[in-house]
Amino acid sequence: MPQLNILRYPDPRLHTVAKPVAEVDERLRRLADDMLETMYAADGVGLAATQVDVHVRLLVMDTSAERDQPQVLINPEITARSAEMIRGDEGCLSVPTIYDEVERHARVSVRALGRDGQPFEFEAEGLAAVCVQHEMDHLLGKVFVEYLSLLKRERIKIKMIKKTRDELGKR
Ligand code: K2U
Ligand code: ZN
Repeated sequence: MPQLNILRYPDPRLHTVAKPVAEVDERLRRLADDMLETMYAADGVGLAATQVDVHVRLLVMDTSAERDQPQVLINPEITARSAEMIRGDEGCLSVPTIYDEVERHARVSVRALGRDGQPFEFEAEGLAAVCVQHEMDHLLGKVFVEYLSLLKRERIKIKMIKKTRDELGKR
């Protein structure tokens, strides 16, 4: 299975709002599998279809310590959010080397279709809760740096443009 190219901030395609999945078919399952391979190869714990320039409501994640519990969420919805919030450092595969503090709901209830097309629900807390919220932001065209100050966001934008230019120069 091929590893997919991950869009790099500030690529405008990262701000596309994903459309609901109409049918869970073989093509979508292949995309989910390729996203999981791409996520594991990049040491990520989550990846949204938006990040691989496919604008459908699909995300994958694996927050297990053993990296052996892949989850596929199709048309995911957050059905409940805790009042309690947590602040923690986040990173993003589309914004490499940048980590900064973001506030998220400590627990969320999630409903989605699985890789088999069947509906399922679960409660997430800790890293899983943060990851789900981070990935679902991606499906709405939102990158975590948008929670930071304008000054920080501009500095990150300049740094990412330079990093991408340097990498292209080395090819
Ligand atoms: O969406 C992505 O770019 C994947 C993120 C998801 C994520 C961000 C913040 C907190 C949890 C998950 C990557 O996994 S960033 C790399 C990473 C790995 C472990 C913990 C935090 C960040
Ligand atoms: Zn991200």
